[in-house]
Amino acid sequence: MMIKENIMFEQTMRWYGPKDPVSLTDIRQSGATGIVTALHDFPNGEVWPREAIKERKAMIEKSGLKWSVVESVPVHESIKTRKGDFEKHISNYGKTLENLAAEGIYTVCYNFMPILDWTRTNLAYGLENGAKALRFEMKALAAFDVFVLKRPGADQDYPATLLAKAKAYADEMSEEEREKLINTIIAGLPGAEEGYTLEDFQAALDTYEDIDEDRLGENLNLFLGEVVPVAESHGVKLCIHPDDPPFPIFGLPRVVSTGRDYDRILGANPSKHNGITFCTGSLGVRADNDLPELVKKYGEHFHFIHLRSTQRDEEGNFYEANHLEGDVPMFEVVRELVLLQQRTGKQLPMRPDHGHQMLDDLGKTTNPGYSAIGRLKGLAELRGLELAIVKTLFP
Ligand code: DNO
Repeated sequence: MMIKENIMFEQTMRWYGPKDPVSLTDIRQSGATGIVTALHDFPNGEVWPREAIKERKAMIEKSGLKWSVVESVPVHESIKTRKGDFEKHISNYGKTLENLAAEGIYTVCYNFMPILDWTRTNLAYGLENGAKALRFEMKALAAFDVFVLKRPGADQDYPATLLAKAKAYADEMSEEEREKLINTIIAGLPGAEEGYTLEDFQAALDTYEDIDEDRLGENLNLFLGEVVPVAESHGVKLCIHPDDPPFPIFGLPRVVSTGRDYDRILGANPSKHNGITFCTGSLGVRADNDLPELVKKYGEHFHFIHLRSTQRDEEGNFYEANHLEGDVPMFEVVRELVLLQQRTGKQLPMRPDHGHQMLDDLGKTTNPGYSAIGRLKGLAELRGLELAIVKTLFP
């Protein structure tokens, strides 16, 4: 195969808008050329006006960068449950896609996780070298679920040994630690836009009482049945982000965690515009997800790539490892992605996902997972890896 010189990742960074402590000028110095962002000020479900999109795009371009991907246009809860005013929200979603396309922004990431976007239990897990990472601990999750939230029937969802550990953990928690755990889990991580109190959260869980995996999968397909044609007619590439973590929590169903899920999603609405955000950190938490195989099988549907690694243990806990370490076979994954881009002739936007809080970041208030230096380190390692693979495969 002849190497197509210019086909390597489009390097991007996530930016949370003008309030992000990491500025566009900072991002420019990382070497990334693309920006991944959203109009975070608009409440979930509202149409993003064309004017507001245009303004944000101009701000990004003024810094010498390009608005490459929208992450995310959030899917309103009513669409996931197909209850209440879901029809209005689906129509709003289509209008936002139309407005984005009219301003020349075509790649749109979203997720279909019930109620909570990504979930962690510790945002400052101390690594041996002094840096801090994000962590998900089963014991803490169960302690919150069974002993703080007191969700009816929650104790049925955990093995007895874990419940005992969770009980001890809950008993030992100070009031301050309890508050911190609540905030970490339900107050809304960056990008989620929505936060809950304990009462609101339980009420939201109740709306899923009659929704199992099949029903949620069906609701996703029905939603796509309506928005994919809109995306098609405006040239928008929708790309769904996997569940994080990729297994059920709080008794909620999960429908975007495995290859089987991709078959269901892609099979129901086959279209180039019904695509995937391939997130190695989310999918990699499951040992049964063979990441290089997923690239081989579903790569043609990828529109956007998130690269990061996680390190799991037998209990289901995981923390975010260095980008080239942990359970994600990053070399093999990137090699498959290099081959994919060569094969399809399609350059994929990629962002280093999350990063450790390290060096000067440690003294700053940053969006968890999105400090400057940790991500910069991730991007630097990933771009080196990609270049070495390209030069080796296509000398
Ligand atoms: C976390 C992110 C997620 C992601 C959404 C996509 O860092 O990867 O919040 O943006 O799930 O809709």
